[in-house]
Amino acid sequence: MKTLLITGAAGDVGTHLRRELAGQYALRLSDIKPIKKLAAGEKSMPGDVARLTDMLRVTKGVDAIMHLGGFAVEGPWSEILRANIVGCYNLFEAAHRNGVKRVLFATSNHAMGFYRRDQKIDHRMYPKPDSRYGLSKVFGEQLGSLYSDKYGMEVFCIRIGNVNPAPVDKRRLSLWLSPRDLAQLVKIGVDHPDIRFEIVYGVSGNKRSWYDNSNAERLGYKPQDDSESYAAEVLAKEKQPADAQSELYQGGAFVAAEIGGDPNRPRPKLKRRKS
Ligand code: 15L
Repeated sequence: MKTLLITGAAGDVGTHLRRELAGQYALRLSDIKPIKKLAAGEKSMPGDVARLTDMLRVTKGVDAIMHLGGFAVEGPWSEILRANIVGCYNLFEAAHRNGVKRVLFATSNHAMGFYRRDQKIDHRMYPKPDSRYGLSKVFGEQLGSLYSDKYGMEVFCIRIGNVNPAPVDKRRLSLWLSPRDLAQLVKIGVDHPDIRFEIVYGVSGNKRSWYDNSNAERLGYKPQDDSESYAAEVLAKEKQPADAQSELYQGGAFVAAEIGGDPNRPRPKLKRRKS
C-alpha cells in the first residue's frame, strides 16, 4: 500500500479527505500541531511548513504528498509569505531532496479569481489571481512546473473550488467540490501512471460551472456530484446579491477586498507604427 503524506491534515479539506481515503493508502498526517484522534492506517507527524528541517523530516519515505498546508484564505503579506511562499518552497524542496516522485498541490480557484463569471476558463489560460492568497497559489503551481521540468518530479495541481458536503451559496454552486469527487481527483493524482505536470480544476460536475475541466476528464475524472440538485434551496436562502464587483468576478469577495481600480476598464488602443 502506498504511503500518502497529507500536509495541513487538520483543516476542513484534510478532514474530509482522511475520511474518504481511509483504507486506500497509509496516511501520514502532518499539521503544525499533532493530530490526536487517529483512525486505523493513520499516523500523525507534526511539522511547520515554514521550517525546512520539519519538511525534510515529514516527507521522508513517502510515495506521494498532498500538500494542503498553509494559509487557506486572504491574509497579511507576512503570513502569506511565511506559510504559502516559504512553506510551499520548503515542501517541494524537501520532497525533491528525499526523492519523493509525486506531489499533489492544492491550489485554488483564487489563482484565477479575476476572470469574469461569464468566461469559461480551462487549464491553459494564464493566471489572474484575485488576492495575495491567490498569488501564492500561482507561485505554488509554477514551483511545481519548475520541479517537474528541472528534476523530473510528477506534479498534479488541483485548483480547488470549495469543498463542502453541500454548496453553501450561489457562487459556490459554480465551484462546489464534494468530498467524494475531491477524493477521486486525489486518487488520479496519486495513482495515474502518466503524470508529468498537470493542472485540473477541483470542482464537481456542476451544471453552473465556470470551468472547462477537460484536462481532468482526459485523465479519467468522472465527477459523481452536481450542485444543481441543491440550487433551488441555496438560491432561496440567498438574501441579497453581493456587491457589483463580487458578483461580476469568479473570485467573489476576494476580488472586492481592498480593490482600488476598475479591473474591467477597456484596454488602451495600440497606436499603429508608421513603417
Ligand atoms: C479557497 O481557496 C479557500 O481555501 C476556501 O476557504 C474558500 O474561501 C474557497 O477558496 C472559496 O472560494 O470558496
